[in-house]
Amino acid sequence: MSPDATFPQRPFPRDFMWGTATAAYQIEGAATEDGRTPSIWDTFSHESGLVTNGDTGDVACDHYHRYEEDLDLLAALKVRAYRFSVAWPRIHPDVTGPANQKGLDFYKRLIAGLHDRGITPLPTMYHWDLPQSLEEKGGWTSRETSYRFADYAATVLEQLDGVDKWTTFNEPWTSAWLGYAYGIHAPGRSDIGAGASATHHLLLAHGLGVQACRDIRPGVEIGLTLNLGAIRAGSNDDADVAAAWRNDGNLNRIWLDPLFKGEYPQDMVELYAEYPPGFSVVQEGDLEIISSPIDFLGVNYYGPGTVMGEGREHEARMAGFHVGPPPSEESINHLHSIGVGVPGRPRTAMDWEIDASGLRELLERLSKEYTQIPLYITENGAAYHDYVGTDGAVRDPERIEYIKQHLEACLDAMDEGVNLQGYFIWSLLDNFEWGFGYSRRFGIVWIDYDTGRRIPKSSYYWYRDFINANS
Ligand code: IFM
Repeated sequence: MSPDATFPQRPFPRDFMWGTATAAYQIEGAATEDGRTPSIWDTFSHESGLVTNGDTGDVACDHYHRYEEDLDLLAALKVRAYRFSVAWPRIHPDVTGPANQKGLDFYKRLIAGLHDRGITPLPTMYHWDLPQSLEEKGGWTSRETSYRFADYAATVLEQLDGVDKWTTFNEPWTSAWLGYAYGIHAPGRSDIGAGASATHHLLLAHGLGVQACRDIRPGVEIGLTLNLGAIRAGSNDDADVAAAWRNDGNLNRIWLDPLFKGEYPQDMVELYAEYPPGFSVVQEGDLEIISSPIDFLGVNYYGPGTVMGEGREHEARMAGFHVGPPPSEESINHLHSIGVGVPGRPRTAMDWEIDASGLRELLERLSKEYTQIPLYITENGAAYHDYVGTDGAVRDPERIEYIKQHLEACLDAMDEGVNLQGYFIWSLLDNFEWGFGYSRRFGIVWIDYDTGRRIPKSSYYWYRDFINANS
């Protein structure tokens, strides 16, 4: 191991849940096999022209056929848990018709394979692959989709035995805002009002899903995963502080307040009243459903954000910040702010700033302002332009450093009393990075997309040794 590849000096609790994470459309491939029907991501990747190199998830990592090999990689890594997602279009190809046995069988094999290796499954019911047929009826802008999700949640809970911990959704923010408001993710709609109504229907679907699952198996643990962040104002100027608060509202409070306080933040309700239908879709009793108690919260954290008020590019430059080009779509700037870059701060291949102190800040805020239920870092990781060296090895010291810094931040937060119980690296495998196709690699295992060959990177071995030293 290289000298910079040391471990955090403080130990984690021995029962801490170490894991890695993936998602169905990003790794499975087999897009038309065993009764699977198209999802919005099949349509978007084939038709929108908005995915780098025209990449699609048709084959991806071919995990559908190679899952045994991937399970062996997990076993050799000695993780306690594996987070993956179930593809709705494999389970309910006709949405309202009977469940597809072949689709269920794939996940049954996967779950059995995890149990055989002593690994706890942590499946997510929805990681962005909405059946295309539901999108044609309005997708997440339609309340009906929330009820269909509850039916699907009941099916997977009933059918996939041996899972004690489920998450309903992964990053509903991304589905609602990148998919319905900004048009850069499936289904590619650019309508701020649709972003707000999708927000509500995703939350409603989560609440209905939780209730359906509790009725079927009262003992099961259910949570959801949010992508949350630390949003900072570029200065103390009122305009910048207000811009940071609006961005915090859209990314953090619009999810956390209804889930944990049973209400939408008033400033967000007022903001989206200007964008019909906005929150006019909320019906009596919805917030009680949405705030149904959950057993844990998954947190996906990648980096912090700094914003200033709209039109303050000059002040931002004077303060030494990097200022990007203005948003090309008027609608993107409904938060009336500009994103600025902190000079000198390292960035990943996604151009995301690295600052682990944001993770500590976020965890402490969650614990103080929202909830004491167990928290899990369900995703944390970094993309780099990895390559196979002449000796056949893939060395990724920057990723190791990134993970190490974020683990230190977890320890700092735990020292402050945060009830953090697990950490999952995004991702086990290089995979289909949505709008970036295969051009960004997040894995601790390299994928050769021509042959399907897997090569564990140096971060994989580092994580294995780290887990060994901490369990
Ligand atoms: O690849 C995604 C994942 O699907 C959801 N969270 C963020 C990751 C990196 O962009």
